[in-house]
Amino acid sequence: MMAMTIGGYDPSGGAGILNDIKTFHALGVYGTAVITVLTAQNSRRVEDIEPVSTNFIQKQIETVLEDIPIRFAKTGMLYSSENVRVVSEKIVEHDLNLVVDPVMVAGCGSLLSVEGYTESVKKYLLPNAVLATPNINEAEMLSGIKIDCVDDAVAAAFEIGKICDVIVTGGHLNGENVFFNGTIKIINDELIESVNTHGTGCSYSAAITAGLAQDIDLLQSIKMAGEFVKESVINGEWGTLNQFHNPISK
Ligand code: PXL
Repeated sequence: MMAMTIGGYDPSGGAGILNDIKTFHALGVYGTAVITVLTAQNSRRVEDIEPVSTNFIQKQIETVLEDIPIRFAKTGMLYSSENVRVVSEKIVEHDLNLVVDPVMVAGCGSLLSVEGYTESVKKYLLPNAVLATPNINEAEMLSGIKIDCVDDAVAAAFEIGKICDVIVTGGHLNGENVFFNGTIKIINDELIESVNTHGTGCSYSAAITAGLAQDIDLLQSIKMAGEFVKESVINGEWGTLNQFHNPISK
């Protein structure tokens, strides 16, 4: 089985496409990775971002798909509206089953997207997705609804769910994930106290994609991904996530 991730490069290995590839590999899926931006970052801050040209992103996708028969993809940090539009076109052209992690802002607060990105994600990318996996902040941006409790997350999921199936991830809501695919389902993932969370969003969406690539249905893939990320946080030293956030906490 194989899958493609289209996203940014985090050289610390915690988030982005390195994390996605590790997650695919850990779950038995061969990963391919198209780079949209380079970043200079560690678990504490994003120092700089160097975008790859939209044309070159397109070339990477085309060239890989020319000889690898990929059916499943996920997107992460696409950064600009233009990238979102072109990646969406390629997804449609190649009929890929797409999981969208609508990365907008890093956990440390740094902006990972530019003006117009949110609107483009809603307009071009989500209509072509089988699932979107926004966290609370991203769900607020996509839905225009402020989320302070699970009921708010449900309202946001309804709103985003008008475009595609969605799971609003609940790391900031006591681990309660709100899944909407026509009806609402609350999926409880045990919330683990840890500072080692850099890359959990990437791992989650990559794990769902890996599940789908192995013919596991969407709900089971979501449950498996929750379990995978939990285990990664608990046992993750030298695993898929960045475990260097706070060395003195070990
Ligand atoms: O966790 C979101 C994310 C995704 N992709 C890249 C990132 C980050 C967060 O820092 O750097 C490349």
